[in-house]
Amino acid sequence: MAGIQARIETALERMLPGPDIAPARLHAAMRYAVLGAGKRVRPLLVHAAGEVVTPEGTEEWLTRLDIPACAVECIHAYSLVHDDLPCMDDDILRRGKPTVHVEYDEAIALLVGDSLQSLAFQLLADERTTLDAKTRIAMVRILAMAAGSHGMAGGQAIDLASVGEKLSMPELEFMHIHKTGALIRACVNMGARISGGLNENEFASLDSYGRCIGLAFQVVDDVLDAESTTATLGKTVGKDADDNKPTYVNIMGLSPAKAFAGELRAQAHQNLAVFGKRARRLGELADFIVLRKF
Ligand code: GRG
Repeated sequence: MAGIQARIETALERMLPGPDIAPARLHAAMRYAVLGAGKRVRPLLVHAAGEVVTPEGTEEWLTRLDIPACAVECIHAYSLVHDDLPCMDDDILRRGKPTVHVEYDEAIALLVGDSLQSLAFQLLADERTTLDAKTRIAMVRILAMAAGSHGMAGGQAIDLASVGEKLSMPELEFMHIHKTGALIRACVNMGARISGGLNENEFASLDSYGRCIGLAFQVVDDVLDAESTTATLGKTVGKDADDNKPTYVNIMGLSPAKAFAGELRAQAHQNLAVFGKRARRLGELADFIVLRKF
C-alpha cells in the first residue's frame, strides 16, 4: 500500500499544474491543498478494486488506475477545502497545516475547490490516456453522480441543515451515505469498472462492500472526533459536538458506535468472500478504515 501511496503522490504531482504556471498563486494553492498529506484512502480503494479484476497488474494497468485514483483525490481535496470555509465548517487546521483560506484567502480557497473539481473531470476525459472512450464516459458518470447533489454535495447540504436537529438513525445514515459514503463507493466502482472482467453479481458485491466501508468510514470519523486529539488527526477535534451536529457518537453512544463500525467491517468482508485472495487488499482497507487511529 505504501508503494501505491507513493505512486499516487508522484502522479498527482505530475497532473497538477506547476506552481510557476500562471495564475501561479491559484496553482500553488491547489498543490498546497492536495500534495504531501492525506491518507490517500480513496486512491488506494481504486487500485485495490482494480486488483480484484487484474491481480497481477502490469505497469500499464496500474497507470490506467492512477487516472480515476487521482481524479477522486482531487474531488476529495476540493471537498475538504470548501468544507473548511467560514460559510461551512469554518476550520483553521487540515492535514496538520493551516486550511487553504487561512494560508491564502477565502476567494482563492473557493477557486481551488472549483479548479480541483474541474481537473478531476479533465483527467478522466483526457483522450491521451489509455482508457477507451466508453470507459472514460462511465468513469465521468460514476464520479459526477457521487460528487453532486445526489451524492457528496447533497449530503453536505443535509449536514449543514441538521445543525441543532435531532436526527433519527435512518436520517443520520442517509446523510452520511451521501456525504462521505458516495465518494468512497465510487472509488470501488471505478476501480472495478475500468475493465469488463466482472459479472453483474460481482459488481453488486463490490458495490455493497463500498457501501459498508463508506458508512463505516464516517462512524469511525465520529468516534475519532470524540476520542482522539487534534495533534493525532491534524484537524480540530470535537468540533461536531461543539457545533451541535448529530453524530453516531451522540446519537448511539460511544460503545454502540464502535460496535456498529465492527458490524459494518464484518459485512464488508462478507461481500468480498466470493473473490477469495483477489480481494485481499480490499479486505485490508476495510480493516484499516475501521481500526485506524487517525
Ligand atoms: C463541500 C461539497 C462539499 C462537501 C464536503 C467530505 C465533506 C463533504 C466534508 C468533510 C468533513 C468531514 C471531516 C467528513 C468526515 C469524513 C471525511 C471525508 C474525512 C476526511 O477524509 P480523510 O480522513 O482525510 O480520508 P485525508 O486528509 O486523510 O484525505
